[in-house]
Amino acid sequence: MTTETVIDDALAAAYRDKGYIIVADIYSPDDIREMQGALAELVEGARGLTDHTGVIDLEPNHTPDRPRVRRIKEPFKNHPVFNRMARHPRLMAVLTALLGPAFRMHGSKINLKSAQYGSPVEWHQDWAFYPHTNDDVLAVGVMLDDMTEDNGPLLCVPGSHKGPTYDHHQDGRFLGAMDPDAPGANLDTAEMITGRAGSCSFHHARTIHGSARNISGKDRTLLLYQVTAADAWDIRGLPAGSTWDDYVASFIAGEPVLEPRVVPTPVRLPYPPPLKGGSIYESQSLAKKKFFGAKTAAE
Ligand SMILES: O=C(O)CCC(=O)C(=O)O
Repeated sequence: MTTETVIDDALAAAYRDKGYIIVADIYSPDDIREMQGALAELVEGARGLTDHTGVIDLEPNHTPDRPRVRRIKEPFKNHPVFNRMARHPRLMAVLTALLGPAFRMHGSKINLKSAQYGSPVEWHQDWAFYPHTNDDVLAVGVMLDDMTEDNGPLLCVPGSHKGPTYDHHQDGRFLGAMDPDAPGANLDTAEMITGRAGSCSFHHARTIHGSARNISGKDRTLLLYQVTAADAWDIRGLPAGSTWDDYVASFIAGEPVLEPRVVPTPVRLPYPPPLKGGSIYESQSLAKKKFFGAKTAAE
């Protein structure tokens, strides 16, 4: 484990206060090039596809001969580069400062949000998807491209991680999106998370966040690592179909803890499951109220 100090006490305190921070230059330009190369290999798998797979989620305007990928699922498990980059000493140093000495990868994904058509993500709290026994749970957003004001940056609502967990259901089923008019959500106070490629955002699992469609001419690729303290257990248990060995392999620092730390938080469960599953984009596509707008003509 590294002893390098990457964030100072003030930045760690800002994370606890606001529910998110940005840390510049966690990854070097060489690291970013390596991850872009690994991503290109994964995206190549979309050529010829007519439907989503367990690894690739397609944009609505994808065609087999003009592949358009919206998301790569579980890059930590599906490509060695993304597994290794999760253990980068500078990232580990920040995670240690925010979560303590032992933590694991709960899940990972890459949202491609390509220039001109990359899909929006409606407002939500990750906590509504995967509540744990305590809320030392966060998502790292690794900027594989510059994330700017105009290419659909992540938007986070300050202080929302200390508030309620909002209802993410519609007509009695989990939708994966909140009502954008929910009282007290203060979406108008949301801040843009921007930075150059190699920078990372860290947002608490209870922080309200979302992002608009990318209508700019620049791609906005964001790799998300969902990381939990070792003693925070997903209250749904081990993921369906996974084994104890899979659980052990998900640790990037320290060892599994069989006595979960239990801290009361506002918890809701993502059941019954969404009518459309596979990714947040699919489940949210059924939302009757969309904050980030309807589909474009291209879709
Ligand atoms: O890619 C984004 O802007 C939002 C990511 C997110 O919140 C998610 O995929 O759950």
